[in-house]
Formats: sequence, structure tokens, C-alpha cells
Amino acid sequence: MTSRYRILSCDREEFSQLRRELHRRAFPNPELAERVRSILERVRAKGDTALVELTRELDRVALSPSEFCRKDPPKRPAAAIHKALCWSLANVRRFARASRPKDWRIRNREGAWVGERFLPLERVGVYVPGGTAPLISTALMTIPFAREAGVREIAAVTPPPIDPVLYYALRSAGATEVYSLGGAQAVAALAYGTETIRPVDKIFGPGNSYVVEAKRQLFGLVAVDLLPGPSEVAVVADEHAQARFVAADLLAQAEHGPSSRILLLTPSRKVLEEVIAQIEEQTETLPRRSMVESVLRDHALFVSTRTLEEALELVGEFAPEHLSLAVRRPHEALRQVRHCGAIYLGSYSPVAAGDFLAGPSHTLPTGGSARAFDGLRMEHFFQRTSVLEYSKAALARVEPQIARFAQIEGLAAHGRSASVRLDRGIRAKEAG
Ligand code: HSO
Ligand code: ZN
Repeated sequence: MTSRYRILSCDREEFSQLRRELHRRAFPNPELAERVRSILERVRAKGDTALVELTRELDRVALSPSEFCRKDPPKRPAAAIHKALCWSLANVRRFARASRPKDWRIRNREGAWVGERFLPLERVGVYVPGGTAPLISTALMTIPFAREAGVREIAAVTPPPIDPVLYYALRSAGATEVYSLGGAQAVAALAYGTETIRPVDKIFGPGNSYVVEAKRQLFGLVAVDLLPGPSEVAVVADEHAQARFVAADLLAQAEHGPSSRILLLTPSRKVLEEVIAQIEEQTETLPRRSMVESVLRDHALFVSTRTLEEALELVGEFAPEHLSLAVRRPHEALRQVRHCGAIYLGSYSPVAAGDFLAGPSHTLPTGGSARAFDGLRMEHFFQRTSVLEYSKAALARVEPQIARFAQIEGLAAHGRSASVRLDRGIRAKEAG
């Protein structure tokens, strides 16, 4: 069998080594961080003038500030394209509505009401990557959530020139403003505001490494959703898996770019060999073959584990953006799996269905961040507030405990703010 790829056969010792290797941490690149910092600073200091300059320097497009803002009506694309967009939009909207967070409250130990209220954000920015092959689906996997949440102002930014189908998708998904702006400068404009763009409360959406670094640096000044990086997929396959399908899923994420990562974990050596043979065969006919080959060379790992359980355990360390469970009993395997952005069950759930149209957002945590971060979801478009309501009786039940905390922390006014409501007078020694 070919050894062009990295293949590991896991014994006990290698297993713990591999666990450590798969457990990833992404650090910002210091040079990139510096370049992004200076772009942000230029936009902060010079507003629209910096946007004009940076768009000319980096995107090689000459636009005046009034041209950044697109106001023209979108042109409806050909019927077949229109149908695909609408299909996706309908699924995403339905998923968004079903996952809308609900206000709730309970009575606490002393009988007071405690709960949460969710209000939609008022003004958000959504970055949508452009380039030679614009990811139109990204418009549909972000903006409808904002719309369904009830966000009133949705400013979309995407690098010029904007592909007409992307423009149509942005508008039909619900963008209320569209700007021909890309890169870190677009993110800076959304965060700081310029003469033509009002600042937003939160910035959403995936982008290249500049965009992601800009979001990281601006976190705090504005809220950000997550910091998604290059696409990745892990497949856990048992001996019943169809090698053709598994290979196709791995190649699909590999075609995103040379930094994509793919991982196969299987207890079946036979399946591993079949998948590799399929990868070789299927790669031949892919238009983005050279991209895929570079991923296969540098960022692909094929592991044969001793058991299915071991394969499932390793998933949690890698914490992939996408996980496909190509096994006979996917629901059983699901119970054993920890940490990943999105899980695809069984042989007939291609990752591409989630990428394009299934319903959940395809903006997902990458680079191992799925150990702690979630993919984009409805709650991200809301601001959550705690709500508390005491009756006099409930307060009376707990006032001695409040007094005790006030004493421990040496904060007499805190204690008094409870006791004063109960006609218990003002204690002389509240502060202890
Ligand atoms: N796989 C990408 C999303 C995407 N795929 C968009 C195709 N278009 C996110 O990881
Ligand atoms: Zn994809």
C-alpha cells in the first residue's frame, strides 16, 4: 500500500502519544497580529479615508466611501440557483425558529422568582468571505439567524467585487445594509464605525486569518461570535463503513484550502486501506486537485485503532469542527463521543449537507476550540439578562444570610439594603 500519507497504527504507547498530539491549541501568529493591529489603528484614526486606501492597497479595487454602501436592488438568479438558495434558507429559518431561546423563571430556595430574559441584539455586523469562489452558503448560515432573532439592523460586509448571486443571497437572507468591504479593515469599520458605517454591537461570521485575528483583537470593544479557522473533518468508521462515502467526505473538507485538516479513525485496517485507495481514485477527477493533494500531504492523518471505543475517545482530544460517524450503530457511538462542532450520523449524512442547507449554521469552532466553544447558534444573537423578584416574605426568610455575607465581606450597606426593607431597624454592628 502507498505510504504517501501519514498512517498510524496505534498500540498502547502510541495511543497516549497520539492523544497528546491531537489535543491542539491555536496561538495567534505574532507577525500577523502586528499587521492586523496596524490596519485596525488606521481605520480607527482615519475612518473612511483608511478604508478607501486599504481597499485599494489590499483588494486592488478603487471605491469611494459612497460606493462601499450597496443600495441597488439584487437581481434574481437563474431558477435552479434560486431554488437551491430558497431551500437552504427555509431549512435555516426553521432551525433558527426552533432553537430560539425562551425566557424562563423558577422559584429559588427562599421562594423568590429568578430567571432569564433574552432580548435580540439591536445592531450586528456579519462578515461573509468573498474571493474567486464566494461561499454563498455562508450568507445563508449566518444572517437568517439574526433575522429570526429579531435583530433590527444587520450590516453585511464582503470583499469587492461582490458576486451577484452572493449579493442576492445577502439581501434575501435579511441583510439590511451591505458594504463592499473585506479583510481586517471591514471588521475594524464595523467595530469602530466610520463616517459611512455606524458601529455594531457584535460581529459575526468566518473569514481569512486577517479577519479572524481582527475579531480576536477587537473582542471586548465589541462582542464576537467565535474565531473559526480552516475547515476540518474527522471520520470514525467501523468495518461496516462504505469507503467511497468516507473518502468523499474527507476530500470535501480538504478542498477548502491547504490549511484544512482531515482525520480518519478506524479499528478496521481493511477500511483504512480501502478509504486511501478511494481517496486516490476520487482525487484524480477533482477540479481543486492540487489543493486537495497538499492537504493530503501535510494535514491528513489516517489512524487504525485497536477498538471503536479508542477511535471515539480520540475524537474528544482532536475536537474537530465536523465529525462523521460512519458506523453501524451511530446513536450508540454518539453517546461515547465528546467535543466537536457538528456530528453527522450514519452513512447518508454528508458533511456537505450541513455546509450548504441542512439547517444548523456551518460556522463552527475549529483548531480544537470545540473543546470549549460552540458553533454559531440562535442564542448568540441575543443578550441575556437575569431577572430577580423577591416578595417581602421571601426576603424575610433569607435576610439573616444576607446579613451574614455583608458581615463576612465587610460591606455594611449591602446588609442594610435588605434589613431596611423588613422594618428590622438598622443594626449598629452590621459591619461586624
Ligand atoms: N465547510 C465549511 C463551510 C462551507 N462549505 C461553505 C462549503 N461552503 C465550514 O467548515
Ligand atoms: Zn465545506
